[in-house]
Amino acid sequence: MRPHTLLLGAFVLTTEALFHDGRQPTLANPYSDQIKFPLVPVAVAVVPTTKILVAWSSFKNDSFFVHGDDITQTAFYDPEACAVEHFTVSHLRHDMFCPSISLDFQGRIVVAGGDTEERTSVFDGQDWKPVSDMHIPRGYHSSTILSDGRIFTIGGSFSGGIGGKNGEVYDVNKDEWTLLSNASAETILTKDEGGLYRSDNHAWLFAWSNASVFQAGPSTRMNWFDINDNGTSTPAGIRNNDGDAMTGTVAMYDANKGKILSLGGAPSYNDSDATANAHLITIGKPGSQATVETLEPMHSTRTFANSVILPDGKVFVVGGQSHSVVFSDGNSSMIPEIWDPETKKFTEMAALPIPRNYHSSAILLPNATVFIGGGGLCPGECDTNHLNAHTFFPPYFYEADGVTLATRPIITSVGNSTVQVGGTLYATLSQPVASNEKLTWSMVRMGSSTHTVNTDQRRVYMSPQALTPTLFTLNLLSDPGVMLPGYWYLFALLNGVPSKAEIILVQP
Ligand SMILES: *[C@@H]1O[C@H](CO)[C@@H](O)[C@H](O)[C@H]1NC(C)=O
Ligand SMILES: *[C@@H]1O[C@H](CO)[C@@H](O)[C@H](O)[C@H]1NC(C)=O
Ligand SMILES: *[C@@H]1O[C@H](CO)[C@@H](O)[C@H](O)[C@H]1NC(C)=O
Ligand SMILES: *[C@@H]1O[C@H](CO)[C@@H](O)[C@H](O)[C@H]1NC(C)=O
Ligand SMILES: *[C@@H]1O[C@H](CO)[C@@H](O)[C@H](O)[C@H]1NC(C)=O
Ligand SMILES: *[C@@H]1O[C@H](CO)[C@@H](O)[C@H](O)[C@H]1NC(C)=O
Ligand SMILES: *[C@@H]1O[C@H](CO)[C@@H](O)[C@H](O)[C@H]1NC(C)=O
Ligand SMILES: *[C@@H]1O[C@H](CO)[C@@H](O)[C@H](O)[C@H]1NC(C)=O
Ligand SMILES: [Cu+2]
Repeated sequence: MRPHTLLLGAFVLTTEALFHDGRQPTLANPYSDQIKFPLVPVAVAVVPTTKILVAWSSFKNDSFFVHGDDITQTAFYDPEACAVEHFTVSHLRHDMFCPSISLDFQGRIVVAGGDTEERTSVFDGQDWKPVSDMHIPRGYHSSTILSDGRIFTIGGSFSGGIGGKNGEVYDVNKDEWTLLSNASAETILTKDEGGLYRSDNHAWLFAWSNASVFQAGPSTRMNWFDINDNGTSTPAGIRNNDGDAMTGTVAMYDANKGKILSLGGAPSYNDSDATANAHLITIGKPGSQATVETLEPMHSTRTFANSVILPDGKVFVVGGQSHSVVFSDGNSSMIPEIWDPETKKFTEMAALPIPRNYHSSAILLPNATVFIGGGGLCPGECDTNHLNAHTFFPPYFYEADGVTLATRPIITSVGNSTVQVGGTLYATLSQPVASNEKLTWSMVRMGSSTHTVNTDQRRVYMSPQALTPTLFTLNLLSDPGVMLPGYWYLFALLNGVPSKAEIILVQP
């Protein structure tokens, strides 16, 4: 399964258990032992076909400089085997540090720009492959898959020159980037004190119906992009009293209803006070004004945090600083929180074992646990390099005592692990559901994480229909702008306790 042939210096770095002493996670100590990495896991994605996490840093394991070598240090982490392998990827001529990432309809991980600013590379589950360069070189842009399978990107003045980082769109089948000269990057700018170098960074992009894109931030102004012809944009309103929220984090935790949670961020990228702001953005028809509700804020102010949508629709927000300083662990927000869409309130979790700030990552694993890693990756020597990760076990794993592990439902089979948008899944549970138990089903699109951005993750829920006490049919939503094709996790939740995920390929 490993791409040995294309890589230099492949070796297994470590093999260890999540818990050396055999302890179990508890609500009071929900973190695994430290998982050591040979590099800072700045960017991560779960490979749909192998369930292995691919992580990468820069051309070096723990530092970078702009225009270093066009190679990337990567690692594969197998959560089941607790094994980490290290590779140097050189044949792409691509240093994939600070890129955009999107998972396409076939589950391929499409990585564009970064330190090698125009390059695009694809991980197809087996190997990394070079594809066509972008027209505009970029770093700190973001990208999103669209409902028609193309990938849209905009912004990114951090690399490849400052300004003019208008949109372009990648056709994965033709391997062709097309400029959208009228999808202007001016539309997304914040008023960052660092100027244009920072103000078009990390756009909060969401694919929606009819190949549209909703941009929820970090600029306080929100916009729609239509990518037909040379592109157009339409204002969609502002996020109420939220100012520019650079390196804040967003999550479409309820795609059925077009609901997006936005959290934290700061007016400027660096040397800027973070907010604890939380907003609920609801989108409808492309081009229409978004509805914005100002929520009760988080307990902690944070910027450079990551958000992870959990199978139950709650949103886990982890890491970040109350005052942003890149490559620093000063003013770290050590207490992660979970937002509950039912109560619209945040609950604090146990403190992190290690700060996770600039250049950290977090992502949902197939076990319904959360990978939290990285931070640092400085231009030279520094003491904020975190060549490690932890696994977080959310509260749904415990009984009310916070100690006893809850019994998880088991999906024994899925009628067809390939299903069409609008199609039907048949899923079987190991045991009948008692009349006093509550069974729900959800799907979370498999994602990627770097620099606070994960445009791939989103969650939908389905109403089950019981054919027998253990066999259920699940009807998927029929809009490919909502039920984006590609790989999704399928979870059964019994009284709120999630199963392990079955991996489902949703086809257009
Ligand atoms: C990265 O770290 C590995 C060991 O973990 C080492 O063998 C390799 O030389 C390092 N590579 C670079 C470019 O620093
Ligand atoms: C999966 O979650 C269970 C808790 O339900 C835990 O005991 C187990 O260690 C986890 N496995 C992995 C590989 O994370
Ligand atoms: C989809 O978008 C195109 C281009 O903006 C527009 O002409 C068309 O009417 C839209 N279709 C629907 C169903 O909204
Ligand atoms: C798109 O832009 C190019 C050059 O900027 C122009 O030649 C072309 O006519 C435009 N196409 C449309 C459909 O507006
Ligand atoms: C360019 O975009 C603007 C707004 O984004 C729109 O009003 C205008 O019609 C577009 N022009 C073309 C030629 O598509
Ligand atoms: C970020 O801000 C800190 C504090 O003012 C400053 O020391 C540092 O040079 C800044 N870094 C960058 C890359 O702007
Ligand atoms: C912590 O934040 C305060 C502003 O809230 C700032 O003045 C101070 O420099 C920060 N400390 C570090 C170590 O970044
Ligand atoms: C499963 O999905 C594949 C691909 O869509 C299809 O060809 C096949 O007929 C399906 N099988 C069943 C049993 O529905
Ligand atoms: Cu970076």
